[in-house]
Amino acid sequence: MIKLGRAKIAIIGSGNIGGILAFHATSRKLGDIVLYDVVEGRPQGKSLDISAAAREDEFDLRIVGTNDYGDLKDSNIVIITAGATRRPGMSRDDLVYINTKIIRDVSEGIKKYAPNSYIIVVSNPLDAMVTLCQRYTGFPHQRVMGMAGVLDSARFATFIAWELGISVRDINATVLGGHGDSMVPIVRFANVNGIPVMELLVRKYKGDKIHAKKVMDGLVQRTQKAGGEVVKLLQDGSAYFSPASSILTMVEAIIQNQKRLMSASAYLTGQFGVYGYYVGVPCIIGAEGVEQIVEFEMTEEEKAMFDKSVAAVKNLVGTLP
Ligand code: A3D
Repeated sequence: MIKLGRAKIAIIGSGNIGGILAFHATSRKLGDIVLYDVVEGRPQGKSLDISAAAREDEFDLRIVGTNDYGDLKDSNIVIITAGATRRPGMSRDDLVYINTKIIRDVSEGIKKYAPNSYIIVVSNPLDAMVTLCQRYTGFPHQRVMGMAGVLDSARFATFIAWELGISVRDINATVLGGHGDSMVPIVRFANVNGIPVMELLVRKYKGDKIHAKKVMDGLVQRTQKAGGEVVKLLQDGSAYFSPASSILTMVEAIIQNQKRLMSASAYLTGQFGVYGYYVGVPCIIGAEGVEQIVEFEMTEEEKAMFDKSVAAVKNLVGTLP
């Protein structure tokens, strides 16, 4: 349990996600920030730049850029955004070899200098990298989790909002499973302040259920491939604004003990019929990390999709050192 007082948030990897995350974390006054990277000058430069935003954005926080893991000392939360990103045509799984080594180095640093911290892993392939981070640190499973489901759910909600012409703030959407192309948007749970999205789609298309289903299938597929869509457009990196916002949702839930229900990569010990793997599931996130995994009964179709997604995670985890 995190004690009251100013939180210390360490961000490992000061690239696109790390930098924007540090900036928003300070703007939201979440705590002191340590920005780490192996590249000399990058975390220091970004820290100096963000520090100069303090007066206009009205925050009195310390932000330190460093290449020394010693500066992580006493961090409450560590977010791992270190690692290579996809290029057009690559899958997240193609990053496993290079990012495995990075996660090993990073985990050793965290274990040594921030042994009581809560870790949110963001590096891809997500579920495999969370698995490795927990193994290398040896931290309790509830203190090591992965961010993917919040982002995938936000993407699903965004596409639904565009289709319906309704504010995204009123859309509830849930995406579960592994963070890959076989992730599982749960159509049955998608609603606009309680009103099922499917019902609204059928109304929009004047009772044509077949067309409404086709439209929803399109939204599901776009969600599953949304990361790749950004990679293809950017050409030289992957999404970073929306991942940073999604990470902050998790960081706030821990720091402020919000006990929010969100999709996160958590270690399963029999829930949904899965033993010993990190997969995206509904979790209660609070001051003790993943405080609870919330189970529900899946339909046959949902379970088949979920099992397929879990099988993909298992395959990849089977190749890890
Ligand atoms: P990028 O802008 O390239 O930044 C990565 C940073 O990691 C760079 O500054 C590197 O110098 C640094 N780095 C490399 N090796 C190490 C090391 N050993 N120790 C510390 N720092 C190191 O990438 P990004 O910020 O856009 O993305 C970071 C990671 O997040 C990638 O693996 C992405 O695939 C992943 N990502 C995940 C999601 C999810 O939803 C899970 C979304 C978007 C990106």
